[in-house]
Amino acid sequence: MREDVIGRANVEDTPELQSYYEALGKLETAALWTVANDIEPWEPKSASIPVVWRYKDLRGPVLRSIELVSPEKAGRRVIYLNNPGRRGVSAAVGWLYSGLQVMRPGETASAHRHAASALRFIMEGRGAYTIVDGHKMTLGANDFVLTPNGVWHEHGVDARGTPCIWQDGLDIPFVNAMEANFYAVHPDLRQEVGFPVDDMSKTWGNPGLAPASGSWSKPYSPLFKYEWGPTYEALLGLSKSAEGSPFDGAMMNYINPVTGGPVMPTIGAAMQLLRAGERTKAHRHTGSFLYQCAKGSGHSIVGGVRLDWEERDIFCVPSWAWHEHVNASERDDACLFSFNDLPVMQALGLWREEAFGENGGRQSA
Ligand code: 1HN
Repeated sequence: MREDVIGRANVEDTPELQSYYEALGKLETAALWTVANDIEPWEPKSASIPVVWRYKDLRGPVLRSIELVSPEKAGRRVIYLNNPGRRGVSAAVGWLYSGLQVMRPGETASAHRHAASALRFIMEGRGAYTIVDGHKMTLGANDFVLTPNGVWHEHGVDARGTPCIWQDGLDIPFVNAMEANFYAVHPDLRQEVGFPVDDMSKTWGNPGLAPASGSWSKPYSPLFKYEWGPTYEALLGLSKSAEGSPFDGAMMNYINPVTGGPVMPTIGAAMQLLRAGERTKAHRHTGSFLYQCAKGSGHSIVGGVRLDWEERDIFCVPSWAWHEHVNASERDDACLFSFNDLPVMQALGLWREEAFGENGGRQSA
C-alpha cells in the first residue's frame, strides 16, 4: 500500500516534531497523523492468525488436568485456546473465546452466571448434563447447547457416565472489550431443577411447530439444546435437495425458533455438510469464526494457510480472511460445526462479504 496516497498521513519525522509529540504526550494527547494509517486501515486487518488445534495433540493434556486440579479449586477445569495474535485478550480468534472443558463422572461445577454469552459443543463422553435457568438437559456427542447471557448455569457428569469433554465458546473478550462484563456465583452454589428434563427441546424443538399457548420474549432462543441426530438428518436432506452455498456447502444455521434469527444476541452458530469430494469457492467476510470438525476429514485454506482437520479438530477463520473448505474423502461427507460473532457485525452495520474474483480478484493484503 502506498503511504503517499492523497488523504493518507505522510508526515516526515523531524527533531522539532519529535519534541512536539513529547509535549503533546505530557498533556495526554497525541497527533492523529502519527496513528491515522493504523487506526483507519483500508480494510480489516485481523490480528488473529489462522490456527488449527488438533484433538490428537490436545486430548491427552486435557485429560491430564483431571489429575492435577479439581473443578472446585479451578472454578472450572478448562484448557483454553490461545490465538498467537490474541493472547492479550485470551481469544481464540477475534473477540471469541474458546476452551475444552473436562469433567469426570460424579463431578459438578457450581452454578454461576455472567454477562457474557456461552455455548457448549459436546466432544466425547457419556452422562454429561447442564442446567440452564432451572432446565436440565442431557448432553451427547455433537449436541450444541446454549447458556445465554445473565442466565444461571451449571454442569456435571452422572456418576455412571464416563469422562466428558466439550468445547466452550464465549464472547467474553468482546464483552470485556465493551467493559460490560459481570460475574456472579449462585448464592446456593446450585439451582433447583424446576422442569422436566429436556422440556425446552420437547416444547420448542419440533420442526415447523410452535406451542400455541407458549410465549417467549427473551432475547435468546428458548431451544437451549440442538441435538446432533435431527441436525445431521436436516443437513443430509438439504444436501440432497438443494445446491447449498458455493462457499459453505449444505449449511444450516442454528436458529431461535421464535424469531428465525441467531441463537443469542451476540453469537451465531451453524453446522455445514461438505459432500464427498466437495470443494467450496473462496470468500471472505467480516466477523470471526471458530470451527470444529464434527464428522469426517478435510482441509480449509484460510488466509493462504492450509489447515488440515479431522474429527474434533478446531480451527479459526479470522475476520476478512479468504477461506475455502475441502472434503478430502470421495466416499464420506464431512460436517463442520461453527460459531461466530455475525450477530454483532450485522446489528452494528459492519457486515461485509466478498467472493474471491470480485473486486478484480485481489488476494487479501
Ligand atoms: C464459564 O462460565 C464456563 O460455565 C466455561 O462452564 C468457560 C470461560 C470464561 C468465563 C466463563 C462454564 C468459561 C466460563
